[in-house]
Amino acid sequence: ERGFDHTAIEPHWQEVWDEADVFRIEDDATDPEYVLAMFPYTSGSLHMGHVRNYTITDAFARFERMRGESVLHPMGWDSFGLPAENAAEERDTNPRDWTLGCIDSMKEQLTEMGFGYDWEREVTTCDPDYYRWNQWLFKRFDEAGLVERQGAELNWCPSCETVLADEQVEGEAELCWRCDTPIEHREMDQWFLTITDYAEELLDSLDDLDGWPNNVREMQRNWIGKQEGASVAFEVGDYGAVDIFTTRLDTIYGATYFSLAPGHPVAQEIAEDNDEVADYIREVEHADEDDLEVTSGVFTGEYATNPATGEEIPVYVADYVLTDVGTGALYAVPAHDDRDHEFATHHDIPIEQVVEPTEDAAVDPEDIDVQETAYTEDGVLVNSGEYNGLTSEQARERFVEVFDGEHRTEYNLRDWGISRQRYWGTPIPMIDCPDCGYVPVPDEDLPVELPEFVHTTGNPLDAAEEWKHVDCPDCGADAVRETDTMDTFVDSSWYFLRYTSPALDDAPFDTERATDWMPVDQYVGGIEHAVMHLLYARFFTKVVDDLDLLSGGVREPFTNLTNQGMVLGADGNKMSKSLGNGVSPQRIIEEYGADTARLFIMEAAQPEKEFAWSAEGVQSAHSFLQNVYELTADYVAGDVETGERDDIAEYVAREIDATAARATEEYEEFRFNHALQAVRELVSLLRRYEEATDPAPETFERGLVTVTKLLAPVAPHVSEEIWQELDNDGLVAEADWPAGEAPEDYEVERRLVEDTREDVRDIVDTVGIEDPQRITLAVAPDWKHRVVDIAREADNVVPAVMQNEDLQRHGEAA
Ligand code: ANZ
Ligand code: ZN
Repeated sequence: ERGFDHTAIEPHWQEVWDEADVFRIEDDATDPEYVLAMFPYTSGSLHMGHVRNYTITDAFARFERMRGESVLHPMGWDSFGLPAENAAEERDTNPRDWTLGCIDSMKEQLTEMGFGYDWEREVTTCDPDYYRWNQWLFKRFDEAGLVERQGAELNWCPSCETVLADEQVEGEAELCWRCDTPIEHREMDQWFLTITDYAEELLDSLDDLDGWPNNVREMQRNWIGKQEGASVAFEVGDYGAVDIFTTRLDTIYGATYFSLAPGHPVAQEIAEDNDEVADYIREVEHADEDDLEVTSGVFTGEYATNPATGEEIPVYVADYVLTDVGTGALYAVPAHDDRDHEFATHHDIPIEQVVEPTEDAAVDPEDIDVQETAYTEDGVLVNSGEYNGLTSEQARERFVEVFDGEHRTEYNLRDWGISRQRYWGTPIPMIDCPDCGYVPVPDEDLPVELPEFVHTTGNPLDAAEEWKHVDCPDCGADAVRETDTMDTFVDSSWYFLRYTSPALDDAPFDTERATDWMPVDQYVGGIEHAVMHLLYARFFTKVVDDLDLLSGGVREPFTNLTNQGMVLGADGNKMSKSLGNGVSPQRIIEEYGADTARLFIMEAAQPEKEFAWSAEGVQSAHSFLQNVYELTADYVAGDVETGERDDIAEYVAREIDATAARATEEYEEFRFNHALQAVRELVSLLRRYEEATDPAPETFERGLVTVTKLLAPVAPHVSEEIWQELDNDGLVAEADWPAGEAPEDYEVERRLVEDTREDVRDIVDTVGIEDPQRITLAVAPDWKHRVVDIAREADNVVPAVMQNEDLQRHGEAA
């Protein structure tokens, strides 16, 4: 019994690839195929989701390499963030040592999976050689006017006197993770990148990203949330004109109250003489936003004048009106807005209908009762004075003029708050001087390196006295460093650029090379990054291009995007520790080998689809690989009798080419499971070929070689082993992809087969003979080469045909 031992061959070939620099890409390569997986967070070990993600990119990279492309397939580490700090805390170590340890073991696992990366391009975000460029870029953003300090709400523990990350706030009661004190919400100044400056372009260019899944584009559209509306002024008590923002100016006649956000300047002003309002504002400031009902709000005693009706409507301060959305003020139309309806019902405010369905709408106007529920669709105006009968759309246009308003576009997208009050991140390169205010750290003083980690209740950087106190770079006064670090999403917003020139020490990346190598051709990762990471990466790409760090033309980082589906446990649930249904990649590698794991994962489903782990699936992948190996080993050992059978060889030869052609197409389309199905079919044909007759050696061997090449991207180790068995030169990883052109007449042949099948059926019906092969031969001897096709198409009985001793005799007789 011939077989292969994965524990021996896998490490062997990994070493050979490494020594032969198979996966290295030279700096002078032009326009390589850039294949990228989202880099892993350094948690300590790979899970099945990683394995699937990286198998997909590795297989595709190997495929492209065999097709003669230069391939850039790098790997790195998303290695800053709170989990490292927590782990360091638990294990009494420091975040750096813990993280570096994680990197070591994860790198080993990646290598054991046979993933081929250009490790010379490894990028580690917690390395000062990397994060100094975060700081450098931050400064360039600042110079370009893309950095702002704005107030933002933070979690504050009054007992530890520190800001807490959301993850450090526990339970509904919102207790500090360390001391169990209820936390407070405090408004503090933070660093922001003004991504909103790019809202319009980020939205518009989504239309052109046709290599992206529609759902991701839609999620980004919603996140950016463009709203076209208008602003109109209302006189509020003695406080003067207050602008509102509305997308439904058509409903202005139905406004029955007016509402200010708690943070609106006029609300604050009212609060100065109104204790009830002041109490309310204080209360909502300390409450968690999610806990507040839509109905939360307080009447101010003031009235606003509706410019449409001249009516006085009561002014409320309500938490559902957000301070930093629109103008922070709105007129409310309970008849046509759900939130307003709920609020009005609760506070006993009148509800007045001003829009009803058009005649051709699906709803009958008679069926609408706005006292019960808001009618939120567009329609035709009623109760709107001289404007009754206008459509909502017409009214919106008209009213902007009539009520002296302005067209106004709003976005849901907020500026990106990047300040984190934690240690394990990129120090924000700013110095707070009592005289000059915030002064950037001069470029020549970058990187601002993290000081030694200390265990404290708060932000370790606040406790780093020596590190913290510096002279102001401008005036020399005693000053303090900014102790906030950057959101780790900054790290991942440009790492794909750094891979193009990872060791460069005078710029974040080489302009010319990055411009040539970007964008990433294939980007693969989880759907959980559909919005933030992908949006920030798009933002950074546009900014660095505008800063001339790219030399033009690259406005989007990722041409094609694939979100791999989930790997479920055998029970169909998401693999998780708590469910105990996880399968450790390590165990599978040990038991069956990386090739088996890779093959199983790739055969199980298309990349985007989820699939459940299955022991039988793993077993099947494993025996298939053994099977291919044995077939080769038998052949090489001379156990396969070879002879000459032109007729069948011709058929087999055509199948080989057709399989290569089909597999190539499927690989290109990321339909790896279909490609592998084709390979499996070819292997069974070869097996039958060998069992049924003495195969022609050239054809048989070409079949084996083709199978090996087609399998090599997915099951690279055993493919090298077979390649070597077959006495080929070099490595299959570097071999040429099979030309795989389907014979020119292949499609025609396929159609002929179809027709022939029909003919054969007719004959069978007429003559009453049961054996279609014989009939074909008897009826149409010149179709001899198509016999096998016909049999296969008709009844899938190729082996039967081949074993049929009569076949030859009939053939000769004919
Ligand atoms: C009057 C009105 C009448 C509105 C109506 C809607 C329906 P969407 O819902 O996405 O279209 N709005 C304005 N500023 C706000 C703020 N600071 N906080 C919360 N809500 C605010 O969002 C636009 C609508 O959100 C605006 O149009 C406004 O209510 C509300 F039948 O104005 B509308
Ligand atoms: Zn100063």
